[in-house]
Amino acid sequence: MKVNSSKLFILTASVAALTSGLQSCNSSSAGSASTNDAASKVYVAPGKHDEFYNIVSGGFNGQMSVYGIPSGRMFRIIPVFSQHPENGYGFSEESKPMLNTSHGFVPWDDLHHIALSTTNGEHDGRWAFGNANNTPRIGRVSLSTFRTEEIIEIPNSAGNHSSPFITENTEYVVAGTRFSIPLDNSNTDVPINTYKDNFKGTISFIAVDQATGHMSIDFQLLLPGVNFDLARAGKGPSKDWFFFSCYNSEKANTLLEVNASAKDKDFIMAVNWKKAQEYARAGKGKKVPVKYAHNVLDEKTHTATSTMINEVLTLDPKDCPDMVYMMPCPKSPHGTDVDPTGEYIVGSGKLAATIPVFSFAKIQQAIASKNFDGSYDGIPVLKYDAVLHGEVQKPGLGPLHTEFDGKGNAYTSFFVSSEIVKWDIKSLKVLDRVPTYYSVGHLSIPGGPTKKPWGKYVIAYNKITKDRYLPTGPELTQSAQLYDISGEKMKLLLDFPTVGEPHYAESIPASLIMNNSKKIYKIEENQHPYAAKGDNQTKVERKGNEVHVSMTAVRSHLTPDNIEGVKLGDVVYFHVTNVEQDWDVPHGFAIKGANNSEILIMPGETQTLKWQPDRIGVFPFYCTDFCSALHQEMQGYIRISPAGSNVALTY
Ligand code: K7E
Ligand code: RUQ
Ligand code: CUA
Repeated sequence: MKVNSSKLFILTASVAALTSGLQSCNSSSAGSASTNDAASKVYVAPGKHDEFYNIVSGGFNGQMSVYGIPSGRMFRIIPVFSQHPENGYGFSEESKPMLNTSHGFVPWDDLHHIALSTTNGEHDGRWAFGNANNTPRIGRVSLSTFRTEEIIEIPNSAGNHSSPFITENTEYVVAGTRFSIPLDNSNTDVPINTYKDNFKGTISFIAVDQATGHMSIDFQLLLPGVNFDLARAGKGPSKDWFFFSCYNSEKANTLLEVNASAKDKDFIMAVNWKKAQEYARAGKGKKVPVKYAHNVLDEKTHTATSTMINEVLTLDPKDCPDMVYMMPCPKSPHGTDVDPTGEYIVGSGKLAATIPVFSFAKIQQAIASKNFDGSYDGIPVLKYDAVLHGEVQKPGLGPLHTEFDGKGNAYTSFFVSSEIVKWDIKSLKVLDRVPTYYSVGHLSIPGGPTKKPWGKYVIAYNKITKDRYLPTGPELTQSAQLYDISGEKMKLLLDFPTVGEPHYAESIPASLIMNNSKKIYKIEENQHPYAAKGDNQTKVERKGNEVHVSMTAVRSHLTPDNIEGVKLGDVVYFHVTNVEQDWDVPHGFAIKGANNSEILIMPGETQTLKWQPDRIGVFPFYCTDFCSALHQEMQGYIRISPAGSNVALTY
C-alpha cells in the first residue's frame, strides 16, 4: 500500500506533539521506498529455507518468537516469562517452578531485549537471553531445544530494562534497574518524596557458566538513583568495559515527562567490569541479605527446580576507585551502542537534536589525565568535549537505537520522525534515510551488535501499524519491516506482522543454529521419576490422596486408557511419556474440566498434568496433537467415584 507524504506527516506530527520540546517535524522522506524486485528478494520457495533466524522479543506477551529472514515467516513462539497453552509451559508440573519468584508464581512478564551468546564477540548459536521488565528476571533459552532452560530473579531491582546485555565471551550478562528503589534490605517503607536520599540504582553482573550456561549473580554495583535504560558491552579494545545509558539524572520521582527532562544532559555510565570483578574477588564487596529465585531445568528429568537464594555481593563505587565514570550525553539517552571495532560508543538522546559518538581511546585519555567535570554522587564526570568523537548533525527526530553493518556504517532508528537513517561512523555524515511505517523502536541487522555483522538486511520493529494490514478491530497487529542494505541506498522489501510488541531482536545465520537443533530426546536418557518407557512400565499408584498415573503415548494409543478406583478428593497426576523416537511426533494430553491447559510431550520425554476432579463421573481424556490417521482414537476414560466408595484401583 502506498502511503502519501501528507498522511505520514500527520501521523509523525501528532506523535511529535506528544513529546514536549519538539515542535517541528521532518517529513522529507515519506512515500513508498519499496522496489520493483522486492518480491523476488524475500521469496523463499516452498521447501527452501530462510537465510537467517530472527529471534524477536514478544514484549508484553512475555515470549520470544522465531522468524525466518528474508521471508518474515514465523516458526515458533518460545514462552519464557508467560504461560503458553500450546505446549503447556507454565501449566505442566515440570515447568511451573520456572515461573517461581520471591513473590510466588508470576506467570507473566514484559520481555524487551534479546541477547544472543557470543564467543570472541561473534555469534556462537548457543543461547538467547531475555529480560523480564516487570518482576526483574533474566531467562536463558537454549538454541538447540528452543526452550527456556533457566530463569534467575534479580534482587534490589525494579523494572529490569537495562538487560540482558553480554560481554564478548558471554562471561557476564548484565541487568540494570530502570526504577531506582530503596534497597531490599533497608527500610523500604519510606515516603516516596525521600527519593533523593533513599533510592538507589543497581546493576547486576550475572556470571554465565560456559559449559552449562548456568547463571549466578556474581556481584551488584550500588549506584546513584538514576534510571538505567539500555547498555552495551565494549568489544575489542573496549572489551573490559560496559556502557549504560541513564536518564532522570534529575532524580525526579513524579511527572518524569517534565521533571526528568529538565537538564540539558544526562549520562552514559562507563563501567570497567574487569576492575569490578577484581574488586569483588579482592573482598571489596559487602554481602547483603536479599531473597531471589533461581530456577533451572534439569536435562535428564525435564523438570525445573526453584531455589531461593538469600544474599548478594554488592560493590560501592566509594570503596572501588577507577571503576565507574559518567559521560554527559544529550537529553534522556535511550540506546547506547558500540560499533564493531569497539572504538565508538553511540548515545541516542530521545529528545536530542544530534547523535553524540564517543571515542573509547579519548575516554581512556580523559581518565588517565583526570579530565573531569566535577562528579555526580561521588562518581567522576568526564568532560563531554574530551571524550566526544563528534556529533551527527540533524540526523532526525527522536533517535532510539543504532546497529552496524560492518562496513563502517551505522543505522539509527528515529521514533518521532519515523525513519531509519544511515550514517558514516568516522565522518558522521548522513548517507541515506528511509521512512518506516510507522514510528520504529528497535532495529536489527544480522550480527549488528557483534564484532562481525553479517549485514545485508535491516529489520525495523515498528510501534504503530495504522493502515499496513487488514483491520482487526480496535487493536492492530504489531509490524516489522525488512530493508535491503546491501547497496548504498536502503530499499524496503517487506512488511510482516509480529507477535506481542517486539522491542529488540537479533538475527543470526541459519547455518549457526540449524545443524544443532535438537530432533528428539533419547528415551534411555529420560530420568523422570514417573517415566514409563514402554507399555509394560505403565502403572497407577496411590499415595494417600494422590494418584500417580504413569502413562505412555504412542501412535495411536494412550496406556492405560481405562482407570477406575479414583475418588472425589483425590489429586491425579498424569505423567505422560511419549515413547516415540521420531522427529516431530509430539503427543498431547488433556482431560475434561482440567483448569490448567494441556500438556504437549515431545518424543522421549515425560510431562505431567495435575488434575483435581471436582465431581463424580466418568471423564474422557485424549491426545490433543494430530499425530496419525488414528489420532482421533487416542483417547481414554477415568472414573471418579464418591469419597469413601470401595471401587478398587484398576487400570
Ligand atoms: Cu529497548 Cu523498546 Cu524497552 Cu527502545 S526499549 S524502543
Ligand atoms: S479433526 S485434522 Cu480435530 Cu475435525 Cu481436524
Ligand atoms: Cu497422539 Cu494425537
